[in-house]
Amino acid sequence: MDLWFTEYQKDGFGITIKVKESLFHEVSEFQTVDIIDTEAFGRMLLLDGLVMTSEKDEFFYHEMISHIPMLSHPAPKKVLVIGGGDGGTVREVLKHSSVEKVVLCEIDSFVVDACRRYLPTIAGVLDDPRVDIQIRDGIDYIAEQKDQFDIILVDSTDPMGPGEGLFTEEFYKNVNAALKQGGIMAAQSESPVANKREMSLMYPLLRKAFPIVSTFVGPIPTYPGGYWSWAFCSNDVKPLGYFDEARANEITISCKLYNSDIQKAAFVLPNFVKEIVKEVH
Ligand code: SPD
Repeated sequence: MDLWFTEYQKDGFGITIKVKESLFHEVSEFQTVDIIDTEAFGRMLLLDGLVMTSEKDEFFYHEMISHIPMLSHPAPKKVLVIGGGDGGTVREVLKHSSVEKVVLCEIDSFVVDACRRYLPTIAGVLDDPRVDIQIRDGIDYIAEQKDQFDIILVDSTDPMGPGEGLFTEEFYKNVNAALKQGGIMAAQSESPVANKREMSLMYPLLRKAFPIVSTFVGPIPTYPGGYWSWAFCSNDVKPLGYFDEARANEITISCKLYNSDIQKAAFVLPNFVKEIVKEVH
C-alpha cells in the first residue's frame, strides 16, 4: 500500500509527498522529530509534522539565508546560527574563508542527533572545529550576548511551539545588541503566499528593533506556497550597500542556487510582498 505524507498548510491546501520509509520518530521535550525517506525529495526532516528540510531541495533555503547576508559583510569572522540544528546553514557559512567561529544554538538535541545520523550531507559539517554547538534556548542565549557577532542567522521553525519566542520585539532587540558594528541579522520570515498574517505581524516588530529592515525572497519547493522570504536587518548596512563580488564568485562554484545575480535579484519584491511587509519605495 502506498504511504503518503501531507503537510496541511493554509487556505485548504498542502504538500503531499510519497514516503518510502520512516527512518526515525521520537518525541522530544519540545516537539516530534521525524526523518522520512521519500521518492521525490530524498530524506526529509519534519518537526511537529512540518517540513524543515530535504536532501534534494535544502539548498534553496540554506544558500539564501546564509550567503545573502554573509556577502553583505566585508569579512564575517564570528557567526551565530539560532535554530538550524540540521546543520545546513552552518555548512554554507563555513564556505566563507573569513569565518573563524560559528556558534550553533539549537534548543533540541534530538534534532542535531537525528540529522547527524540520517542527513550526513546536511549535518556533516557539525564536527568542524570552528563549530561550537550550544544546546540551549536561543532566547536565553542571545540575552547574554553583547557586541559579539558579525552575522546572526535566525534559522527558526515557524512562529508556534518552540520557535514562537524567536518572533518577538524583545528577541530582535537582543539580537541587535549581540551584533558588532556593521553586523547583519537574517531571519527566515515565512511564506508570502501561505503565511501573510505571520509576515505582517513580524515586520513591524523587526522595525522596532532595527533601523534598516528589508526583505529578500526565493523559491522553496517543499515549503508552504513554494515561495519563501527572509528578513535582512542591520543598524548600518543597507541591502546591496556593500557586496563582496569576488568572494561571491568563489562561493558560487560550490552552490546550486546562489550567484551574484541572485544577490541583486533577491531584494526585488513583487507588489503583493511589498504590501505584506509594508516596504516603502
Ligand atoms: N515552514 C518551515 C519553516 C522552517 C524554516 N527553518 C527550517 C530549518 C532548515 N535549516
